[in-house]
Amino acid sequence: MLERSELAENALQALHDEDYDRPFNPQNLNHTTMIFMGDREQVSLNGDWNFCVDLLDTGLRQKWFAMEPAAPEDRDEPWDYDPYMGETVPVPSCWQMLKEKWYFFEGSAWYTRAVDFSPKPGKRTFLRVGAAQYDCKVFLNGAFIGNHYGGSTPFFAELTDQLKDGRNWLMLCVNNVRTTDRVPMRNTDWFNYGGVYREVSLVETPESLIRDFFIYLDPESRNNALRVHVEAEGADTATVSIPELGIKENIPLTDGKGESVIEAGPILWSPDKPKLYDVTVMAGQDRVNDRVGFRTIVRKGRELLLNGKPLWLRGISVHEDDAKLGKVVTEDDLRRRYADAKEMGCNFVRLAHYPHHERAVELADEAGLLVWAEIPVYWAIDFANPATERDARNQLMELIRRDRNRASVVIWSVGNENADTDARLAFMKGLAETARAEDPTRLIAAACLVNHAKLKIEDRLAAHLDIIGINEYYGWYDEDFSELPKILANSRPDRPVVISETGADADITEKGPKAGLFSEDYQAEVYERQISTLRDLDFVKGMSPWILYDFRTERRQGIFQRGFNRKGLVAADKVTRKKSFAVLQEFYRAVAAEEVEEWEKQ
Ligand code: GCB
Repeated sequence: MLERSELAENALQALHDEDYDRPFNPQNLNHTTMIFMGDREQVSLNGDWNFCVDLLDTGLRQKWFAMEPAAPEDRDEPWDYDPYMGETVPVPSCWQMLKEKWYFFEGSAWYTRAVDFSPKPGKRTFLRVGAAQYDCKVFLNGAFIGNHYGGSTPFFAELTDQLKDGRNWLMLCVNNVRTTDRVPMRNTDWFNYGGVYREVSLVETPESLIRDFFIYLDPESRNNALRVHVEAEGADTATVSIPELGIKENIPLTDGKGESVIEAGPILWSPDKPKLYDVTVMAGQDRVNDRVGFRTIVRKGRELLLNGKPLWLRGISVHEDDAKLGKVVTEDDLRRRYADAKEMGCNFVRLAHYPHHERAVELADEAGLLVWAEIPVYWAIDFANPATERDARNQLMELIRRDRNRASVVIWSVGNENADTDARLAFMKGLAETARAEDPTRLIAAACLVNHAKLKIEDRLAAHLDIIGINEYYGWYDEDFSELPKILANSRPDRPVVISETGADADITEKGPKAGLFSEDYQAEVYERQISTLRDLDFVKGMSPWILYDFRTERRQGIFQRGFNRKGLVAADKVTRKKSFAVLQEFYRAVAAEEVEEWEKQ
């Protein structure tokens, strides 16, 4: 009889092990292992990776990652998977978009590739994954490095001590199963894509390392002081420079952390003038650059003030969704998105319902669009589960750490339409507190609940927010428009309300109806009625109707939907505009013109 390896022995035992995931789920790759990116050089690991879907999690049970590369004729035992050869897929991608038979696949999938590398003395190496949906386990040369939870935020793994000189094998096991402990939970109105759908790279740094850097116009100042926070390893001073403002400031670090307030009078960033400054940070041998705008956003009673001026948010919601690429985002796609929003007259976008690609907010900074950014605490969430709360908080922290130097982002939203239970209140109030503690320069919001029987905003979370988001669908799910002003009047909100969603579906394909529900005319009529109702409500400080483009979703299978939510003002091709685009455009242009008139009067 042939000798069998330890692996083969394990494979037999593993048939009966239902706890196989536990050793691979420490969630140790999280906000604490992030590094500040700035514009660090990266070695791209995009491109073809060996790929295999794994419905039964056989790979984790049998420890596929521990199989040494060997030619088929040299193997001692039968393998159930060939990580080192076989079918490849491109990274980034969503597997649903690659083959029809993977369209509804929910489970684990393995990505493997060779990384040829020569470590340099005095350097550290990190793996960066822009996003993988949802659990991503990292293995290098047969060893488990760690895993990350959360489908839309980046994560880092330090590989310095594990990388060999020469050929290395990197494996990612990505699982997109919808489970009761994840965020979001099992039920959403967007497609559950899977895979490594944002860029993957290696980042080399010196021994000293800038972990975190946050710079902002001090809200306590009279627009004449910048506050800086730096975290760095292996250095006792950091130097922050902004040449255009004549700033070069040394900041002493104690236990790797330092703060400073620097006098400065920057030109303020605003949608009309999105001024950005080049900022450089050095600590030890490490150096990062960023482009940063400075502005203030404040809530005063029911008012929103941007740089001290009243603000009305002329917005539109967007999903990260593409008919061909799924959740993969390209630069062109983002530029078209913002060109469309600007043409519509927007000064604001809601990036629903999860953290979008970091380029989305970098480009918003450049384009002068204000951003509502959010985490997917959406509908039902297991609010009583401490592990779920940890995951949600971690996603929030990762989002904030990634984007808090982006002037465009003015709102962190902590949830969307969640039932008002005690557990939810504690969970989401905690998220609001975390966001405030991490970042004193933005407003906190959530899409809150309306009691339709009492015609009243009834949500205990509202007291802990700066902005009450309301998703209302009068003209679509709800018929009687006269209720809308009543809701707002009965609620007498003491803080600004933003209509975070409203809209109606329109199928403008040849299969779509010519009149009534799902027709283009009906959608335009809903927009007209919404606008005429909302324009007179003085505590409504903006809106982000649902949604710029039609998007894919499993739960919409009606004859006019066919797998898409068709509330877009533009069809899923992202080109064909529906009539309501012009309706909203006319309104936004009028609001913008009134605003200019007001300013001129002052
Ligand atoms: C909502 C949800 C959003 C849905 C939308 C709809 O309230 O927040 O995710 O897609 O309604 O179309 O029903």
